Amino acid sequence: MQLFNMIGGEQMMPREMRFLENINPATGQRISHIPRSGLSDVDEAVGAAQVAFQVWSRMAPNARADVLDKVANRIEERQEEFALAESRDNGKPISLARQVDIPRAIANFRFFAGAVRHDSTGCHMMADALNYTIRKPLGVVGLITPWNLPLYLLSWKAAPALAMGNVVVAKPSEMTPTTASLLAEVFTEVGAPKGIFNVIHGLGAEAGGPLVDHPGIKAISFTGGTSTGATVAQTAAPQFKKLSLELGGKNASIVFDDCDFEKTVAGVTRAAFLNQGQVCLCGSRILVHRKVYLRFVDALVERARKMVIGDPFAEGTELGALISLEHRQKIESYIDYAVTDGGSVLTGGSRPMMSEEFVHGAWLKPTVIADLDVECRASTEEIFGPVAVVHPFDTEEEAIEIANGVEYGLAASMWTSNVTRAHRLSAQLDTGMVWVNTWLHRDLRVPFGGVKNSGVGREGGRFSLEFFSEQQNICVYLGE
Ligand code: TXE
Repeated sequence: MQLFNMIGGEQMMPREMRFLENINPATGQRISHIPRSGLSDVDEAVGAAQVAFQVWSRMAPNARADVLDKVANRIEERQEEFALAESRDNGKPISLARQVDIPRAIANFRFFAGAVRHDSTGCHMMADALNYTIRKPLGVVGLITPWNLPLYLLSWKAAPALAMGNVVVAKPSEMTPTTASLLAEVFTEVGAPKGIFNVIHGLGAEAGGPLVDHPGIKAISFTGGTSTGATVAQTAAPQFKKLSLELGGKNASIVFDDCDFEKTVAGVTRAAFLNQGQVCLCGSRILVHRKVYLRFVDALVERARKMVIGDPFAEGTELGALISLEHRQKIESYIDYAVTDGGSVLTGGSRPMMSEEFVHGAWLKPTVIADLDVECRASTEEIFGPVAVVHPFDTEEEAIEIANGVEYGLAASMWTSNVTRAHRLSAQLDTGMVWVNTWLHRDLRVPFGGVKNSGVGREGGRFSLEFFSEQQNICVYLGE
C-alpha cells in the first residue's frame, strides 16, 4: 500500500520522491510506504491552504459546522476501516480502537460543530460607548500529533481549528500515518472545500520542523514528547506564533486506605496499562497508604498478571504491542535502571512468548516494580509503557510531596471515600487535572492540559475555540 500527502484536495507524492516504511509493530511487517516529505511539500501545502482559507473563513459558522457533522457521519460509516487501520499502525487492541479512539474522533467533530453553532462573544457597555468583541480565525494552522492516539488527537485539534474558520496542515506521526490519510479522504468524500484539511507525512525534523518554522503558519498545536515540545517552542516563539503544547506526564494514582478497594484496584490498573501504558495521562506512579499497601499491591499484581496480551485483532485482547522495537528498548532500559536502583520486579519485566505470527513484534508484559526510592529514574521520568512503580506513604502530606516531586504536572487520580480530603488535597496537586475515584473520565468542555514540563495552554471546549481564534474588540463611540 502507498500513502500520499493530501494537498489542496489532491493526493500527492512527495516532491523529492523519498519514502518511509510504515511497520505493523505487532508483527514487524511492512504495512505501507509513506511520503518522506520536506520543506517544498510543506510549502505547497501551506500555499494550498492559504487559497482555501479565503473560502472557508468566509463561510457562516453554521455552514462550517454542517461540514464537520458530515465528516463525523462519514467516519462513523467507515468506523471499522478506521479501527483496523489504527490497530494495525499502532499495535493497540482493535477493541480499544473501536470503543475509544474512533468513537472519540467522531465525537470531537460533532462536539465542535455544536460548540461553534452555540458560540457567542462579549459586549461591554460604557455610558458613551459600546464595546463588542469578535473572534477571527488565525489562518493556516499546523497540527503535529503523536502515535499513541493518532486520530483521537488529530481530530481533537482539527475540529476546533476548522470550526473557527482556520484551515489545517496536519503532520501526523510517521509511526501511525494511516488514519490521517483516511480522514483526508473523508473530507473529499463529504464535499468539503478543497484544501481546508491538508496532510503532510514524514519525519519530525524534516516535515514537522519546516511546518513549525513556516511563516505562513499562524499557530501550532502540538502533542508529543517534552523535549520535542521545547524544540517546537524554540522555533515558533521568535515568530510570535500561538502555541499549544500538550507534553508528557508522570502521573500519580494516590490510593488511600478508605478507598473502595475492588473498584480502586480495577481503576488504578486501567490507569497504569491502558493502551500499553502509552497515554500521557497514564497513572504510572502508584502511591498507596501503608495500611493497605501490601494487600493493594498483591491485588494489582494479580490483575496485571491476568491481563490478556496478544493478537490485537482478537476480541478479548487487553494489551497489544508497543509502538516499536526501539520504544520497547527504551522501556526495557528503564526496567534495568529500576533493578540497578534496588527495585523488585513483582510481575512482568520481560517479553511474553508469542506465536509465530507475532514473534517479531514489540511485546512486553505489564510490569509492576516496588521497593524503589521515590526519586529514582523509573519513578520520576516518563517511561510511556506498561510499567508502573508502587510506593507506600504514611500521611497525606507525604503523598502530596511524592506526587508533586516530579518535573511533570499533567494529571493525577485520587482514590478515597473521604470527600473532604479529596477536595482539600486535589487543590494541592501541581497538575492540570485531577480525577477522584475515576480516571480518564472526560467531558469535552473542560480545560485539558498540564503545568510544569507537561505543557503550555489548555485545549477543550471554549479553550480550543479561543486558542484557534484571535479576539478583536471594537469600541463604538455613541456620542455625548
Ligand atoms: O514523540 P515526538 P515520539 C513521549 C513519550 C515518548 C516520547 C517520544 O515519552 O517516549 O515522547 O515519542 C513530531 N519538529 N510522548 O518520539 O518525537 C513527530 O514526527 C516538529 C508523549 O514519538 O515528540 C510526531 O508527529 N515536529 C506523548 C510528533 O512530533 C516534530 C505522545 C510527536 O513526536 C519534531 C507521544 C520537530 N523537531 C510521545 N520532532 C503525549 N504527551 O501524549 C518530532 N516531531
